[in-house]
This record gives sequence, C-alpha cells and structure tokens, in this order.
Amino acid sequence: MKLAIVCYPTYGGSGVVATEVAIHLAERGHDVHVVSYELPFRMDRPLPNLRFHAVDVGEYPLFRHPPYTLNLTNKLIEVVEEHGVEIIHSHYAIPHAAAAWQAQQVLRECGRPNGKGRCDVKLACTLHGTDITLVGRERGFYEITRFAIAKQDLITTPSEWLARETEQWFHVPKGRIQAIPNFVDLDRFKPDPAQPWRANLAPEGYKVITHVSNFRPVKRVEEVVRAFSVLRQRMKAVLVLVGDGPELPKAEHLARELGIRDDLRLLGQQKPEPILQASDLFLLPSRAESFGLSALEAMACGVPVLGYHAGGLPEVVEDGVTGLLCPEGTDHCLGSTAADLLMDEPRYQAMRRAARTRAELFAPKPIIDVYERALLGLLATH
Ligand code: GMT
Repeated sequence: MKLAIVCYPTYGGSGVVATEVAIHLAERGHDVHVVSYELPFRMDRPLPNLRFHAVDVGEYPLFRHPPYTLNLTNKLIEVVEEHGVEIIHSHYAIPHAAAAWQAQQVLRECGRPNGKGRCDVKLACTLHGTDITLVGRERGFYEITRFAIAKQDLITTPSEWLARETEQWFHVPKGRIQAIPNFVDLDRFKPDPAQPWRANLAPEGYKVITHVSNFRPVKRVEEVVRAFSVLRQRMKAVLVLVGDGPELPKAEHLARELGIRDDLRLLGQQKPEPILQASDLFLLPSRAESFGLSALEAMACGVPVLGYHAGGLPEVVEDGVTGLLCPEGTDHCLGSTAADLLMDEPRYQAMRRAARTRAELFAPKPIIDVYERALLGLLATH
C-alpha cells in the first residue's frame, strides 16, 4: 500500500506512535511518506521506501499567523499525486484530519490522474488524546474537528476510553471507532539490573521516583511533587523529572515551598530508557491520559506505575498488579500508597515482574498487524 502519515515531529506520544507505525509499515514493504513541518525525532532508521516530506510554511508580512493547514493541504496534494498515495493517515486530529479532508476534496474535484486513474485517496485518523479531551473541545476548533473526524474512513484511538469520549463529545456513531493501543519497543525499553544511571541520580540507599512528560497542565505535575513529599516523609528518595514544558517552574516552586527542592532532579529533555531502568517507581497522575505511553515504557523497564483511576490509564496499568491507581485528585493517597509499596519488598518485586510481563502484551508486531489490516481494509472498500 502507498501511505502518507501526517504527524507532529516533536517528543510527544502522538509523534512517537506515528513515526513508529511509519517505520514498521515501511519495514513490511509498504511505501510510506511521512509529512510534517520537521523531521520527526524518532525517524532514525533509513529505509528506501520511507520518505520524509517537509511542509513549507508560507511566510508573508500580511500573515500574523502563517496558515499552516493550507500549506499542509498543499503538500498532501503534491505527495498524493506524485507518489500515487492511496491513504492519508493523520495522527492527532488538529489540524491534520481537516487538512487531509481538504486535500481529498481538491484531488477529487480536479480529477487529476495519479497513474491509476482518478485520485480518490482514503482517509484514516488516529486520535491521540488532547485533540479530543482539550483542544478539540475549544469553541475555536470544535465544529471543524467534529466535521473532519466524521469524514474519515477509519478512526482509531489508543484506548476504549478515548473511543467513548469521542463518541460522546463529537457525536460519532457507536462502532465507528477502532481502539488500537500504543505499543513499546521491548528491546529498547527493558530492565537493566546494572542500572548505570542510578549513581548519577541518587546516593546509595535512596529510592528513585520518576515522572516523564511534556509538563502540560493535564499532567498535574504539582500532584507529582505533593505525592512525592508524602513519600519523602517516610523514606530517603529523590524525584526525577524528565522533559520540559510550561508547568515545570510550578513544580520547582512547590518543591521549594514544601522544603524538598534538594531532592528534585530536573533532567530536561532526555532519552528516557536509562532513567527508567534506574527508577523504583513511575508517577503519572494525569487528569485524562488517553493511554499513557510513558507509563507503558516504564512498565517495560520493570517499573510499577502509580496514577489515578482516570482516562485510559486503567487499560494499561492493572491496578494492584502492575501498579497502583488511586481515586482521582488524591495525591496524598498516591504518596502513601507508593511508600507502602516500597516498604513491602516481596510485593514490590512481584509488581516489577508483573509490570514487564504486562508490557510484553503491547509488543509492536501484533499491534502493527492490526493497523496494517485496518488500513488495507480501506483499499478493499469502495
Ligand atoms: O499530551 C501528551 O501526553 C502528548 C500527547 C501527544 O499527542 O503527543 O500524547 C497523547 O498521545 C499518546 C500516544 O497515543 C498517549 O499515550 C498519551 O496518553 C496522550 N496524552 C494524553 O492523552 C494527555
């Protein structure tokens, strides 16, 4: 199949999933064209049938805000025509799904030949989370997002929870959305008993508690700090924060107020693997995490995850088996539950093993099989 994948190139989970899907499908022999404003950071495996196309952003003094969606639409039209693309697969609805629909309309209307007759490209969209739970619900985006989702031939979400949210908020008929979970590279994210990073993070005898995110409000980073301060009263520990974003200064400020600033390790943007391998617990108390790819990566490294019974996280973290989930908003529960777990060595070790075993259910191969079948299915339909 000939496929264009549209995504954000940055560190966020949607870009990671989109790029990995692109690479895996190209490895299976499909012709894959990745379209974005920059080379995605995970696109690090050169393959002859995997191409990157940069969207040129139009700049003109009249434009206070460059019309990126038009530039993207234009690039998609070019890529579809030049390479005979059969499906545009958008990752994250805004503005990708709308741009893909516009491109489809232009190609249909003009009826230009693409070497196979008329260009009737199919549309697929993977919704990732905040495109449905936050941004897409804003008044300035809602109508076009709802319309663009309705126009897709295939809609996927990383969790059943996000599928239900989308049905409810965007009036998508039941049965139209297919939940396809995120997946993890189990050779890259795996336990490493040597833990080479551990000594850099904490002195001997300290526990290492980790949070990795883009530090947006949805991640509730202050609750990470509050939970940690509860745990810190019961044992020696450091809190490692990996990533960057608008809420990071708040986390630092709160840690100062709570008198635990010296226990914070702010690592910024980093490869998470060695840090997760050196961690004892992973905290993810998000408000509404559609899946929680970072939680899955932690589990693959054998690290139990603590978070809330909210969003799609319970579909990833098996409460009491591979991690522990508290009622939403109870950061005190999170901290004391984490401390209890770390003080119960047999239970903790069993949870470490169970975390890795569960992560193995999210190996790339079977999940890419599902994507591949769903996309090929579009070509079989008229
Ligand atoms: O806000 C983020 O966490 C980034 C965001 C993205 O779109 O890059 O991540 C979302 O997509 C990931 C991949 O499908 C999911 O694992 C994350 O749970 C989801 N984030 C949220 O729903 C908040």
